[in-house]
Amino acid sequence: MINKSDNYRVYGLDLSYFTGKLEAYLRYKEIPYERVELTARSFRDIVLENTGLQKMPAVETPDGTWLTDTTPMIDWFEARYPDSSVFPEDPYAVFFCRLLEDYADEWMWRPALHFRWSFKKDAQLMSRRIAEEMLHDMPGPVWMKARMILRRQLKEYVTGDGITPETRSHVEQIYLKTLDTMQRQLSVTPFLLGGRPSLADFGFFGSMFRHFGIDPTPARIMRDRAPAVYAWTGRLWNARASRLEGAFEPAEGIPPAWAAFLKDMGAAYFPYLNANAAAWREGRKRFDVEIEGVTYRRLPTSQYRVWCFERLRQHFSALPPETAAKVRQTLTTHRAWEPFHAAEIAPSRFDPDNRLPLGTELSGDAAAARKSAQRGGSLWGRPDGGVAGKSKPI
Ligand SMILES: N[C@@H](CCC(=O)N[C@@H](CS)C(=O)NCC(=O)O)C(=O)O
Repeated sequence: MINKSDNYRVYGLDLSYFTGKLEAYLRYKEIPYERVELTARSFRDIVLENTGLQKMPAVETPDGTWLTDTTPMIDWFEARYPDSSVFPEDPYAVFFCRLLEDYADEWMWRPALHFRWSFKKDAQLMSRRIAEEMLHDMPGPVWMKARMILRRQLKEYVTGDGITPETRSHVEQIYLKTLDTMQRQLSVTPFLLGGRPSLADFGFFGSMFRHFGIDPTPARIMRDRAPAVYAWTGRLWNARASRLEGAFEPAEGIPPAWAAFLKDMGAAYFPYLNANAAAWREGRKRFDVEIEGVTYRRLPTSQYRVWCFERLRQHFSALPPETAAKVRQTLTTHRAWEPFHAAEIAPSRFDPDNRLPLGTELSGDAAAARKSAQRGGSLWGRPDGGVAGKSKPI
């Protein structure tokens, strides 16, 4: 039951991928919140300090508890506000919603960052916005702060995330193919799983609304190539559970159009996750991987994504045997089963005490963790998580 006096505080930014995902979810569920715009300083002094991670969004609950990471956060909110669940009843469909959420969160990230920072017009606009909004409390002229932002984002998320002349077209294709698949589904149903928003919608919303839908270059592509996706971004932002009468469709199973997502997971996303997990196991900070004939070089090893993979497999293991057999059959049909289950993965140690989404207040050596986060250590893992084998357990 929603208590209207519950007021959550969402620390994030109007142009942030994951802040957009969470806001759309809270708006749909009609869970009252206010957005607190972050500055570079509050990101470090408030968010990192209270959650142990320098990631947005972070949520402060009405009783002062801190939450981090939108994936476990949505589970946390669903447990407290079960009406109009974003999970269908069919456990088979729930599993695929979880797969799609993860794929959308993590596999759309590289193209979203590429389109924002590799194109001059987009990069100028967004670096200026960040300089004016997030860095407004920092001294110095806006143009200088914008230049600093642009340099940092290019280094971290473009050149530092494997985007080169060789991989560029492959990265762009990820966006284009996703638009085509979503366009097919959203031309026939208002949301990805029929008449109500599911977890899969919120997963894709982050990139589609707060990046591809507003950055000039990908937004133009979206309007021209996938108008149903463009319309869906507005529809989902405006969706309120109390006003919606639609149902999940099909009542059991998943829409045929989702096959294209599953094929892409088998051909591209799971091979990437396996290579990342292998690099983690071997304690390498960077790794190369060939995906669909294209070689990505020196990708940063992400502790967080090992954790995501671990969790997806845990969800699979928790399915009732009949459902698990059906899921396995579907993944096999789309050549996604082997890459999903075959390789052994070393424990991620990202959330060893199963605390998430509860944040961990920094104590003791907070200053060191903070410094390491500022050096970019928080981007692909825990600020103090290091690389497998070389780090102290957390
Ligand atoms: N898995 C996290 C990801 C959060 C995340 O990466 N947020 C981005 C902004 S959209 C961020 O905080 N990036 C930090 C940075 O670029 O320094 C979630 O679902 O909340």
